[in-house]
Amino acid sequence: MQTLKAVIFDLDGVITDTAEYHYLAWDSLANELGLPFDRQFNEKLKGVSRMESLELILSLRDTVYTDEQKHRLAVKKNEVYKEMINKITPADLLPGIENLLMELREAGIRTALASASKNAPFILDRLEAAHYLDHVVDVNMIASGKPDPEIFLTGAARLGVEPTQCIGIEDAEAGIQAILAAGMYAVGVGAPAQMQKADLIVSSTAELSLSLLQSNFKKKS
Ligand code: B16
Ligand code: MG
Repeated sequence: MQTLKAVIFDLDGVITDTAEYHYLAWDSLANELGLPFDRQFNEKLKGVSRMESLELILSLRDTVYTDEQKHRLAVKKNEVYKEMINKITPADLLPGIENLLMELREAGIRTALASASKNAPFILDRLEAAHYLDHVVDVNMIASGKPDPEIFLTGAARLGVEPTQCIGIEDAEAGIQAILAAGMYAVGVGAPAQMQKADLIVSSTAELSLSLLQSNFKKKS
């Protein structure tokens, strides 16, 4: 039987809800380009890197963009996004998350962040939550984004624990795939349709607690 040694968190949609800001920033860019972008399409972008998200949005039309144009568009989106996340405060931590992070710390269970966002360190600072995490994976050093397991495997390696001793928590389908491919126990937050393969699904972060995680983790191992 495995002992739970670490919990590896996604950021957007698990620790705080920056998804709305990503949506608004992409929507403003898509409007400028006259692209038919909407909330349904935005779902495909959750957990996906900035450049891959841009490629998906640009694929809504046949127009060909040079790498330099794409780079400028990604910078533009990020400038709009950064203005929004500047206003984040600790009150923007999702329900139950601070309590869970404190419970994990008290129990000696290690924690890491595995976010696809290059803005993650800034957001953690705004949330005043960086001190709760033992390690924040530097996404700039990750070659393959979610659903590839690399970011979760890197988190486990940095914490010095085996993937099978870890729980990963995600709100996006690509993220759940990444956790499972890493050989970890996958907890999905949100819409069950996207989460089908997760080991445990909660509808809100408010349901998360150390006892819930530990009892379900034990049942599987
Ligand atoms: P940035 P996560 C992801 O965060 C978001 O879900 C995704 O929508 C975004 O495109 C990606 O980060 C990159 O973010 O533009 O700030 O580098 O869910 O992996 O925490
Ligand atoms: Mg997410």
